Amino acid sequence: MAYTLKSKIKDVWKNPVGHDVLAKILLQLNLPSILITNPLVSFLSLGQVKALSRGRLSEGFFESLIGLLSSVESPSTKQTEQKPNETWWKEAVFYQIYPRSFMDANGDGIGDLKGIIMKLDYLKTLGIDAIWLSPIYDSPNDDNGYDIRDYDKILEDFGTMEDFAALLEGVHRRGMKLIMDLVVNHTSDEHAWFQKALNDPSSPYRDYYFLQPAAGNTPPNNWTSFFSGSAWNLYEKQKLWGLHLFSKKQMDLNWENPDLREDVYAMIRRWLDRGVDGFRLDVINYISKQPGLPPGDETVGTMMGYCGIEHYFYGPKLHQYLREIREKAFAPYNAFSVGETPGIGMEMSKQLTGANRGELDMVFSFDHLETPGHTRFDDYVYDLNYLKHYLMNWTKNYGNDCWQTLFYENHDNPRMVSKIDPSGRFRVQVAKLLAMLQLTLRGTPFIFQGQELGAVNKSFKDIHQIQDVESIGLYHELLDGGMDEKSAFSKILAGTRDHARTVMQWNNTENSGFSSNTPWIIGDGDEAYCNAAEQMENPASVLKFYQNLIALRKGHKALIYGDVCFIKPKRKNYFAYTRELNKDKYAVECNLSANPLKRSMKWDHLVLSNYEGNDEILQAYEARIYRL
Ligand code: TEU
Ligand code: CA
Repeated sequence: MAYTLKSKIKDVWKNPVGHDVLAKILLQLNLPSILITNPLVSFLSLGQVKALSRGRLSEGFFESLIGLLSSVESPSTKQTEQKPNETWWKEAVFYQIYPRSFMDANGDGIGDLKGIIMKLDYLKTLGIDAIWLSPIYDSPNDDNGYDIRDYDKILEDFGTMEDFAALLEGVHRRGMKLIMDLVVNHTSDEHAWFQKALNDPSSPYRDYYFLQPAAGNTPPNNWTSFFSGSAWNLYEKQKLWGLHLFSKKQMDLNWENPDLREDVYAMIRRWLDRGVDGFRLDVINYISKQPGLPPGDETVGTMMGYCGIEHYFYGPKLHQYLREIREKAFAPYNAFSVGETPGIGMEMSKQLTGANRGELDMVFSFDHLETPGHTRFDDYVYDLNYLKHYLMNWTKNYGNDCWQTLFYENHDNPRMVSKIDPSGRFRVQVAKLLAMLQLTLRGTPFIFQGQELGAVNKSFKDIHQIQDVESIGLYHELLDGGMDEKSAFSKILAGTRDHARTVMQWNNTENSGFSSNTPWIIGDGDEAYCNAAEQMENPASVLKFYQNLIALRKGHKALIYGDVCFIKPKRKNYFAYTRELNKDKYAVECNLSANPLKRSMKWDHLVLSNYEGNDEILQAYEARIYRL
């Protein structure tokens, strides 16, 4: 179907990209989908919407929307599988390690590979099947390793390639798998490729990046960086502009260049030759940019917070490149792949992961991490009813050809418990409720280090305690925008990624048992209330609750592949569902609020709960699982 300004909103809504783009706009503006699906609006043409917007939505906006709509290869990935086909990564429980903050073995205050080896038995005891390691490659650490200088060298702070081999051997000997972080949307500006590109006009590497001749002081376009400011660096000496969607030291790679792609595939194959089991692919949906790098639409830029995003969040060659990566690197090794795809909704996720698409195995979609109308730096209380409806929508509509990732936390987001219960009054109950949903719904759980202890946000006192390049960039952007220091810091405190990056609380001794030396990032004494050593000994701890749920899930495929049936889905603050497979049936019943709630169901064979007792009232954030 050709899309033009004559195309109706209803046709756009039916298109996978159109659906997700409109859904994203509704989410940002906290508006209901009926606003789009009602007959009045759904029969409007894009041309009429353009006229009604009185120029607020530019020509460029409709051009790129029509371009995106037309880029869809097959309208909707018709579901083929009656049942999801079984495979290890659908049954596994993944655990994400942020190496800098996990365990320090040599007492320099920085986590390292030997430290991770020391804790492999802890992970095995918890029931973990696969570990995702955030980047451990050589890096100047402008963005804590997501700025890679040498893909084939371990960061000195973390250890050596021998340490890595020992870690991998230890993981495999315990029957676990290891996936690496693949950061190939950009490299560090200190990477040899970029240094040659910058300093040698005839270098073939110049076309490995987006380097453009600089005539004056005006950047090639109005694209902005995720870490504040323009997305372009000016290299005065070389009279060049260089594109960087993230920090000034993270230079975007030009995937249009076939030699670059071959070099990347060869690098991936070298890691697979070393025995790794797969990859998490960093901002992988950004690797295909609109040719010519057209200017971003200001209205879209303001709405999404990043100018130009419509020209690279779902680029024209994305599917081609993902199929190539799989064909030339992953498939020969049967390697696993999960893509980090910010801004991608359900319909586009199907296009990227459908079983017969030959692209990624799974993706991380992030639309459940903030409730409608909110961004990460807004100070608000997260309503679990939104999470309920989000999970129900994906579970019902994602199809058997695709498989969800179930996660609340990673190294880029504050702690989920703190979003829901900022006071910490129900810290343990909320942490256990989140575990119940993550380990009994359909999808692959990804637990972020510390989440299994019920970790909460940190009480950073001032901006000098903040390490994260994104937060520091935003803080100065807010001050430049006229905000006072106190208000600017409270914005940062609401959403800084550093909440997730403080050191692991192994015990209640100095430096939380993480290191014999002062850690690279400050803590706030929370280890006195929350640490692994004490929780391992306490049957009522969050850690033991995770351990018991993971064991239950492992022992009963009904909690993995079983059909899901939602009970009383419209009842506010009440979340209940059953899982069933070959007569093996379970039921989960939860109270999503801080106030007692009368039960709706009479299930009685209680298996596990985050409270004692099995009566008619569900206490604050109570979560129970029954055997039927
Ligand atoms: O993050 C990509 C991403 O879009 C965000 O979640 C990001 O953290 C930021 O918050 C933008 O708003 C990935 C990595 O997970 C992140 O740690 C890196 O900083 C980023 O890519 C660049 O490599
Ligand atoms: Ca160390």
